[in-house]
Amino acid sequence: MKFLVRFLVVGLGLTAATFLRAANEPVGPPNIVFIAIDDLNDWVGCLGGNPDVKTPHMDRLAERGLLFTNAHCQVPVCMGSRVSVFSGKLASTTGCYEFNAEFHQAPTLANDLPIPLLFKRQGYHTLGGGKLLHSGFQGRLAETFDVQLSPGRNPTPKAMMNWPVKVWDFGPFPERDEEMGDHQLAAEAAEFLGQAQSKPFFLAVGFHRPHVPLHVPKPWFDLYDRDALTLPKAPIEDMDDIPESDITRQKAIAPSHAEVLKSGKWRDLVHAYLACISFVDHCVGMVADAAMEGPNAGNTVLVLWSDHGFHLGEKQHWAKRTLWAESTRAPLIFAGRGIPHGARTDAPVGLVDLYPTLCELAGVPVPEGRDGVSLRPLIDDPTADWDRAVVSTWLPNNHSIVDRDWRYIHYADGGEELYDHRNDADEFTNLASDPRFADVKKRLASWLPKQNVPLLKVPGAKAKKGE
Ligand SMILES: [Ca+2]
Ligand SMILES: [Ca+2]
Repeated sequence: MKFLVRFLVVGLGLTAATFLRAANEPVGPPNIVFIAIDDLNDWVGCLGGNPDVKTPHMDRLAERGLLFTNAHCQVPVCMGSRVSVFSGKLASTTGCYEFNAEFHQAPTLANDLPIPLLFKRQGYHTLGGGKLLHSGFQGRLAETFDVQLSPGRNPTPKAMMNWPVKVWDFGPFPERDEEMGDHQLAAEAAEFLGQAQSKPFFLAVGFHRPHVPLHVPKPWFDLYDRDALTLPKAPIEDMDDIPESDITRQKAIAPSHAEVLKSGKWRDLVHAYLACISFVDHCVGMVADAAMEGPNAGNTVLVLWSDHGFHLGEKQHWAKRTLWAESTRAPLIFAGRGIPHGARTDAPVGLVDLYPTLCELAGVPVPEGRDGVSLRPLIDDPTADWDRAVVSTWLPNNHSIVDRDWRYIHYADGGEELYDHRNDADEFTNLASDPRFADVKKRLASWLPKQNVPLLKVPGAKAKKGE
């Protein structure tokens, strides 16, 4: 009898909750709009990473939704990060650490489906274009998208404008936004979103800017006063307490900060990166407005993320491939159906969490074996307890662990760094050898991956020179 009463109470409670939800929200699976950005660090107005940057569209999206202010990539380089996002697994589980193996090439992912293909198998109409997986959806993944949108490639000038290596060139080019692949892709996505859709859809777009080369039309450069820009903090003595184990200096591909200083173009590169961010912000606005204000708005979840961050001189470094904040911190915003408005959380989360989160929001069963966890508890209550830490990995056995207050880095050879974000957001002071923080290190080290799959070696997959 006791059981029966309990059953009835729980059952009635559920019915009431379901009824209340049904009265306020559409039923059935939500549409997903999935926006990836390439190499955008925390220089977004709402993230506060740069005092000059102008990103009105991303800021507005954050006001309409939930901003994760402590989100991190799992791999600080394009291909590795994207494999992790699209599989919901860590590099230490798959062996896809950098440009060594694409999703379809990895035997460790032979039984996995990238998120949009998983959704397609659940009845979603899938559309994708631009830079998503680094080398596209090849081999057994070729069926991922029902509709292939534009590749979104941006044009490059015939002759270099300002830098001797093509991939690192920058300057105002081409003349009009409409000539930019990113803009064309945004227009295509906005056109689809402007029409009422009868079948649930998963629309994925990947913008290429602000990835180098830093070319966008002149009006985006003109948004900024070059001579008044604030340059990143890059004191040379910051490197004095970095252990020799730091692998960044052993595997630099981008120009060194010394080279940039010697060229006299530090300020111009910062200016060009800001111009590219404002341009991509405009492309995000085209898609986000169509998704949030168009005929499918009431039943659409939008997620925006960047594959990793970007150094512009901090720690004497350029581009990515480090385990510091400039490389791992990434924008992450959710908006739309069931997402709170104007909310933010500093709970530490990873891009690897997108996979299970989107599954849960869409009622798609989460396939076993994901390393990420669903962010649904934080979507339901951004102040919810969240006793987790985030792992980022740069080449085998080098990991960074971030929680609400700290970053701990553990290199393969045992070298360590520890930063207290409560009073050192720039990660200037390495506290790893301070005995007062031994317990902090121990606690964070407990999050280090137990399994470290060796680097997969697949012929033909490697970084382009200079990238
Ligand atoms: Ca990237
Ligand atoms: Ca330092």
